[in-house]
Order: sequence, then structure tokens, then C-alpha cells
Amino acid sequence: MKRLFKGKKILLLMMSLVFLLSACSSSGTGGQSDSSSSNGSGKSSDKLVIGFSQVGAESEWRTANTKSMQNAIKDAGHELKFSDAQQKQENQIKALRSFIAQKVDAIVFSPVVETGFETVLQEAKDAKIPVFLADRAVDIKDDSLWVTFLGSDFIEEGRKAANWLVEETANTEGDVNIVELQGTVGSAPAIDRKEGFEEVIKDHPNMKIIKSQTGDFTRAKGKEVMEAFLKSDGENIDVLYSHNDDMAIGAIQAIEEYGLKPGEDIKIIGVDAVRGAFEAMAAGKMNVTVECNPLFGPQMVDLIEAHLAGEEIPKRVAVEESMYTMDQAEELLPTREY
Ligand code: GYE
Repeated sequence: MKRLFKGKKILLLMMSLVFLLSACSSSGTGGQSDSSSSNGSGKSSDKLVIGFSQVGAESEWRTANTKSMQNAIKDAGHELKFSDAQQKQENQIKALRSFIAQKVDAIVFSPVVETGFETVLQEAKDAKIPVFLADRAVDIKDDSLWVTFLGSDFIEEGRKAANWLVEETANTEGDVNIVELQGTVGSAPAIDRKEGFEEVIKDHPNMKIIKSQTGDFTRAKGKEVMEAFLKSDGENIDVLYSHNDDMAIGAIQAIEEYGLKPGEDIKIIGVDAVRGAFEAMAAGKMNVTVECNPLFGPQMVDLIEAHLAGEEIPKRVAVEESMYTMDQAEELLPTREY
């Protein structure tokens, strides 16, 4: 009897402890969810479902950008629906339609090419799903079809690349023969990086683009196209202007296999400023890279939250960036985040 009584007492004690503990922990969760529903700036940050239609995984830039977006969305406590278009527009249109059908709260969209998205963007608008353009713009008159465009100024990047070349060749006599590796045909960065570059070199009649072809932003195609350039123009080539670093890195291999010295016999200009470019520059094989910063995930999440909280946000938000040369590469390499 006594033992049973003692047991009952312990049971009661345990039950009250459990009760107390559960009361504490429920007020704990309550406190937590309260604090997570307000992020200090008065913005509502209820859990959102965000659909992200990414271009692909064609370059170091792209994988860094994907990671940045994924982490930012996760860190903000939102849910991500991710779709990789493998550089094909039709895959993107399908992905956008599926996000609309799933009634996501917001769509982040990096268009593979600039044109041909009117219909599907209109469908998103009709479904009242806000679309945020990430990295690449679209060439569409009706700008009510998206909330904002967050990305780099690709025309300016092209100008920076050309201005470097103008300075570098200031004391060179005679023609400067340039071969150009273009990005994906019809994509904003390919169109704009070409435009900015040509705008500057047109004032320098000795600078000539003797060959220009797409390498679709990949190392493999960059190498393949450079091999063809070398076959037809070989020793005549002074400079390679590549719309991204990955294609430049592929081309460097082709140049070495051909028996020339990249960085010396042929000057190499890239865009993105990815780690691989810093490695190539530190090895003396590449001369310069124009920065295009892919780490804008947190900035994008802020824009989405601000818009959904009813704040006015600008139609165009630029990413800040710089430019790096061979002599800075070794020192800066360990600090590069992508
Ligand atoms: O430069 C390239 C990538 O759209 C800015 O796409 C981006 C470009 C980037 O594949 O490496």
C-alpha cells in the first residue's frame, strides 16, 4: 500500500512536471512564432512559397547564383519550388505554368532569352502572382508583367571590358584582332555585353572583331568554338573577348593545345569574376575579368517580402560590381566567394 501510494505521488509529480514543461514549451513556441512573423522592420514575413525558374547549371556563375537564392529563401523561412530549365525556353514556360497552377506566392524568374514570354507572364498576372526578374531582363513592352528586375548592367560590363582593352593596347601599332565568344543567343547578357563592347571599340578603328560566335556560356562550347577560331585565324588573333569566364577557361585550353600562350600571345578578357578566372589569372593565363555578382539571393528575398508587405519597390535594382586584373589575382583569390 505504502509503496503504491509512494508510486502515485511520484506519478502525480511527474504529471505536473510534464504539464509545467508543456506549458513552458508551448509559450516558447508561441514566442518564437511571434518573433518570426515580424522581422523588426515591421514587414510581414509569413512563410511564403516561392517558385524559382532558373536558367540552368551552365557556368560557375550560375551555380553560385542558384546556391545564393536557395540559401536566402531557406534562411528566411520560406519554401522554395525550384526548377532548372537546362537553358531551354520551353522548359521555363512549363515551369512557370506549373508554379501558377500550384498558386505559389511569388515567382522568381531568370529568363534564358529576352523574348517570347508575354503569354505566360500575362497568365501569372491574371492569377495575381507577382513575378520578380532575377539576373536577366526580358524585352517586353508591358512592364506591368513583372514587379522588378534585379540584376547587373550587362552593357556597362561590355564597356568595362572594352575600356580595359583600349588602355592595354594604347601603345600598340597596327590592328588589334579580336575574336568574340558570345553567350547564349538571344539572352540579355549576350546581347548587352556585345553592345557595350562594340560601343567603345567603334571609336578605335584599329580594333576589329574578326570572328564572333556563340559558345552558349559553357566551357565545352567555349573550347570547341575557340578551336575553330584558331584553325581559321591562328596566329592572327590578338585578343579573345569572352562573354563569360567559363567559355574563356575552355578557350584557354584550346589555345594551349594549339601551341600558343594564353594571356601573352592572345590576351584573354572574361566576364563574371568567378574563382576559375582568378586561378587562370594567377597562373598568368588570363588578363582580366569584369565582375558580375551572382550573390543577390538575400536582396531578392528582401524585395519579395517588401512587395508582399505592400511597400513600393523600384522597377530596376542594380547589383554592385567591379573589375579585376591579373596582378590582383593571387591576393584576392582566397577571398572570392564564388
Ligand atoms: O555571366 C554567365 C551565365 O546571366 C549574368 O549567365 C548571367 C550569365 C553569366 O551563364 O556565366
